[in-house]
Amino acid sequence: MSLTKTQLDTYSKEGFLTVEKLFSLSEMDQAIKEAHQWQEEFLQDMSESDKKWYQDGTTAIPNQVRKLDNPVSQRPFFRRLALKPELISSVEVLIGKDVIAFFSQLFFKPPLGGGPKPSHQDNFYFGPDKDDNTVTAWIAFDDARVENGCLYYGKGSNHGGVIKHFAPENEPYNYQIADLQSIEMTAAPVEKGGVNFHHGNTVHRSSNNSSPTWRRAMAVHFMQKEVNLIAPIFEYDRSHFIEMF
Ligand SMILES: O=C(O)CCC(=O)C(=O)O
Repeated sequence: MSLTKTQLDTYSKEGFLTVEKLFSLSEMDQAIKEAHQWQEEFLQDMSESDKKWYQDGTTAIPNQVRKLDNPVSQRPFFRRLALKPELISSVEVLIGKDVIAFFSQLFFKPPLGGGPKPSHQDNFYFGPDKDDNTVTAWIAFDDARVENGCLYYGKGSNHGGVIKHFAPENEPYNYQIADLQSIEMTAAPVEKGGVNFHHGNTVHRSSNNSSPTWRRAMAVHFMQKEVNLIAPIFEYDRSHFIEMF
């Protein structure tokens, strides 16, 4: 399966595209198990004070992190998920052939707590030399709905440049757009096993999880191999770059 011309046109016009059922429900059940197992191993030998630093402060669940970085480069199961041919062929339609997964993130959004992620553009963080040749594939491990904190996108914001971001003093890693002005945000619910693709310049955010159900997901950030990250906000370590060709 690859993308149709209509899907490509939607992505180009709106800056995002939802593709349902790219992964099976059993793949997603396994992904959930692997995510929690990795979290347990990650925290295992950590001091209590370090654990506190990672703890998601919006939930009462002890030892629950908000996110874990680079699952694709560090865990074989997540690498296999990211290498799924149907995913890679879709990514290649969107940004060109020969792609690299250069960063990835596992997001846990626990029930009745998982906090919001403010509006931002991924390309602000990545600083690529070619804005159109990065894309994020956001893989829904659970059904993601408005109530449990699905993504919202600024339709067409992929056509503007990268907007000014700021980070609050107590959250120096949490860059966000100060002034959304006229950008109207549209919810992009997606079922378990579906994928939301978004352009690197597309403004997006997620809300808190006000429901009794989890919202877990993995974002895989791809770039076409000719792209250089010339002005990243944080360092993207090349040892985590995984060539998908
Ligand atoms: O899952 C979230 O809440 C945020 C995801 C995000 O910002 C991204 O995938 O780029």
